[in-house]
Amino acid sequence: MDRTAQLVTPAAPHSIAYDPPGSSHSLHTAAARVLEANWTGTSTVPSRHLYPHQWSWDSAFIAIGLRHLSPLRAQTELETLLAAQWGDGRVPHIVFNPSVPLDAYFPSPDFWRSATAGRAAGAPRTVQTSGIVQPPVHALAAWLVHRADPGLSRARGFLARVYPRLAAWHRYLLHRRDLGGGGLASVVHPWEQGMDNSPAWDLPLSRVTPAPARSFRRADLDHGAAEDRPTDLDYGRYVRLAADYRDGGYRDGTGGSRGDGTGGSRGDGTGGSRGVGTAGFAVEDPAFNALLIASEHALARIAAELGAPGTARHARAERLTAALVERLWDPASGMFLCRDLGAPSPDGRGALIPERSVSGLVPLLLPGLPRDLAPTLVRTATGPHFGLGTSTRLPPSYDLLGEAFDPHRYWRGPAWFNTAWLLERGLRVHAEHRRADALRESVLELAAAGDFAEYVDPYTGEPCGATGFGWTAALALDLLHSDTTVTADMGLKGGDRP
Ligand code: 9WN
Repeated sequence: MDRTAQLVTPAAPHSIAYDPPGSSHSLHTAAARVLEANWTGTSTVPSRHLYPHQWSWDSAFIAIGLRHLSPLRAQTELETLLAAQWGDGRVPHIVFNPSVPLDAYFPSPDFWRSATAGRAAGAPRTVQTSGIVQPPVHALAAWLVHRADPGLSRARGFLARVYPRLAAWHRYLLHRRDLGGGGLASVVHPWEQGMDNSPAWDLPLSRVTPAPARSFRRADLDHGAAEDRPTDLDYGRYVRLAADYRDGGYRDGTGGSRGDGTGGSRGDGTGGSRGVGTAGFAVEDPAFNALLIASEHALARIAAELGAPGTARHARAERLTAALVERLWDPASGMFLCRDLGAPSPDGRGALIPERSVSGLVPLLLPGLPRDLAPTLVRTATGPHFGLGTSTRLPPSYDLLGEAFDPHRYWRGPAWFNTAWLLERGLRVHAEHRRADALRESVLELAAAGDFAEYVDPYTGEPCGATGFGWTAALALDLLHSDTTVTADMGLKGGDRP
């Protein structure tokens, strides 16, 4: 059976029909249309105009929604991305579509030069990619996609094919990116963490000399309003960091622990920065690492499905959770913060960045948090800094009370649907169903009302950025179809229902 035929067939177990104004289509149908319009034949673009290639964490989120329409397409989405994996295990943040003109997006393939500059790191020869990464949502997505249609997945050998690639991806992050030596993965560019323009990066970015504005041409301003996008100065810094990484052959710092989540050279789990220059950018981020941990749990479930014991992976995920708490939990803020490895510090561990970003709430997703952390995170999310369920419609990307807060500027305040989805899932993992239900309702309502906007004003829900945005459609679809009656832990804990 051609499963893509299911694409626009409403199959919602709930009777909610969020009708966009002026349209009689249900949310299901409208979201399916967006995913259809953004489908290239082998993957889905985040946005036809602003982001006309395949993005890594977008594809993972999109696959999670797409599984409700076409499990086959959801599998293909992930397999297309993983086919562009580098020999060293990294999954690039962009896979370029060769039929899209070079000037449609900056930085374009001739900036990254993956096939030449990335040769030593094993960049693929047949496809052009960027050389940085994005958050590892992929194993989680693969597991959820498998569960949508285990029969099809087994018949196609889906998990058996993606498992070695996902394992190599995690190995890369745990071995090559443990720049702090404490077991966590670091990001070396704000684009890697995915919340590009977060005020959390202002301090580490201030040490980076910007590339001159005349040395590059931004394409994002052709489609987005300048006052909502990052400034030219910040763009100059993004370009400098990416160019330096490229010119160094995309080599990673000399870090590299045992890669088992137990920490590195000091052997005491406390770590100490290695290979981090003060002019570079190296940050341990809570959302990036929480997603790695959730994906490690998912990889354990995948291993078990393939007949190998997943116990060691679950145990590693628990050790990583302990490292996350040890290195990034800030009791005074009641949430996780980012660690700036390049900040001067007597113990060489860098310093926590005193900015509250939604990233620091994302670890709520983890089943194995120490006992009182989850209630504390919920209190912080619902308190004055994020206003969840009180002053905001969706959780803002940044502290409502922070000096840099701006409800419209990229990742400096607006609310994105992927972080709302992650928090909705996290609330359910910790049995906060009433709050999860309310958040789910807001996501469904605002996604439909704003024509699947890229992001919204957190207070008013006013749509901003691109419309017809891939993960907004996909994740609204996922919440529309997701089971709200049981503890929806996504099957991440060992021994749970398959
Ligand atoms: C750079 C594609 C991507 C998302 C990121 C979002 C934005 C790119 C940009 O768009 O980043 O990767 O040009 O601003 O910040 O999270 O993956 O949707």
